[in-house]
Amino acid sequence: MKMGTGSGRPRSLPALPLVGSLLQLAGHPQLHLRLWRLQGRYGSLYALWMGPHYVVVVNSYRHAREVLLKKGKAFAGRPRTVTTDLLSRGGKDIAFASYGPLWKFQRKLVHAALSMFGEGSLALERIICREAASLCETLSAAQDTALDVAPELTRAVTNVVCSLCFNSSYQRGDPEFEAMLEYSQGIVDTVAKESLVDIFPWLQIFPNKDLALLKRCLKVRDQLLQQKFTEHKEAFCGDAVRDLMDALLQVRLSAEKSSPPVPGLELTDDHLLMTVGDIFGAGVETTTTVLKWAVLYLLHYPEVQRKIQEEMDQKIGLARHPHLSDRPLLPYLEATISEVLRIRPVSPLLIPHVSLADTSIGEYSIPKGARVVINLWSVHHDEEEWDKPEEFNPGRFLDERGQHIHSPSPSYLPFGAGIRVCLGEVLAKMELFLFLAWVLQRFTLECPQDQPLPSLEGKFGVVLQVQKFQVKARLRDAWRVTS
Ligand code: HEM
Ligand code: PLO
Repeated sequence: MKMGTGSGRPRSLPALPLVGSLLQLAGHPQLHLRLWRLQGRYGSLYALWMGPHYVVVVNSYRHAREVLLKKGKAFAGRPRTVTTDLLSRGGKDIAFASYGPLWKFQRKLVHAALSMFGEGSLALERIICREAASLCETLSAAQDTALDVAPELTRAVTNVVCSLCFNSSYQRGDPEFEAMLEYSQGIVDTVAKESLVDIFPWLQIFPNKDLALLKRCLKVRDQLLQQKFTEHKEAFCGDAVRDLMDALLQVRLSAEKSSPPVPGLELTDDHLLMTVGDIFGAGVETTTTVLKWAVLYLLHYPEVQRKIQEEMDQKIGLARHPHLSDRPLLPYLEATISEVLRIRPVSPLLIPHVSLADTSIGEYSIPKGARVVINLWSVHHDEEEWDKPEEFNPGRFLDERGQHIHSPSPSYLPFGAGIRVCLGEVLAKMELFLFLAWVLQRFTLECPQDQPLPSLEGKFGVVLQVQKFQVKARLRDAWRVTS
């Protein structure tokens, strides 16, 4: 591939030999915001060079749709990088694996297993409600004191995916859970954030603090995954499939029985482990992040919180807990969740895509092997599509009568779209709805009196992280009387 824009290519940021356009990106840790602002000078579709890699940045819905939906297959590749290769043992998972028959098979298996155990099953609703009840108990115990809710939200969400993946869960203070919290934070802090070592792999030969942290954290994660895997292999009898791990073992067993393995298409232990690792990791970090953003926005917008509670009081009351079947009854809560996912997209640049053949976006030609970054932040903050995009306004997702939720603009893709679309959308939405409904039915969340309102600025990474903050959960008056 030649440097420079070439005829028909998107306009490119200036690029120097070796470093490419990195000088324009250096000193801007919030990459999604930098790429959003560069539209002012280069237009909504432009290119840049991350060292030797040609990267096309898509900032509009029209082009995102073309990449993800219309030409989904042509753009279904993933780049290989040092950190994601470490995380996924060379792309043996789903999220960081490039397009191919094995990736397709793994996606299909997980999709089937998630449908079987989760989505649409009462069992999953029961598990989420069990965790919601436990979360409410913790909030009750800490009532009126300033509490860091992050670990509590994480434990609730972790126990749901843990039940789904391994048929197990954690109690408060469980050392294995504490270890998981620590390693997962270390991974989120170091993986897939366009760090220099991902751009110039030869930098690995030098001491690198982030890479050392990532390796240390992966060691702990691998031990945990391996232990669950061994336990499942030993207990597996083929008849009772208790969870995702069993489901994967069963599929492998029946594939082995029915025909000799096709070279290149075998699901090795590494493939099974990395697949479960993805679902576990994605299941925990994404949903927890959204819950934290939701709580943070409720602290900033008490009137939104009050409206959700009024809706709940009218439609559900206090005599029973919220159920999933209440979703159509609570459009304002649903709209609030949609607005949180818009204003602070969990995955602000999705996971980079790679073109698998020479192709095009709009009138521009895109060569095979280009990395394509969809800037979801730009798509969700496009002033042509959204009225005052920086304003938190759940009402924008409601129809005129406030009865039904709908998106006022198609420029909204919190879970991506097309063949690489998120695998956990249904599960995540179930959890977000139930956890928030349970908590807000009982508590009003407030900023502790002596503290300033926490910052709404995210921290760019593989997920858009929320800065640490504290909350005071006050039992609502009605509950003080009835309980
Ligand atoms: C991929 C968003 C929850 C599993 C993705 C992508 C996004 C996304 C934007 C990238 C799509 C692309 O690269 O084009 C979210 C959001 C969530 C969430 C906003 C929570 C609100 C979950 C959960 C799971 C999950 C709970 C697991 C059960 C995955 C997997 C992929 C993925 C496996 C990779 C798909 C592939 O590359 O083929 N998600 N996700 N996600 N998500 Fe989610
Ligand atoms: C989160 C930290 C875990 O320890 C490992 C892990 C696995 C899968 C990743 C996830 C992390 C971050 C969010 C990702 C997910 C796969 C799909 C999801 C990237 C790194 C999104 C939002 O795209």
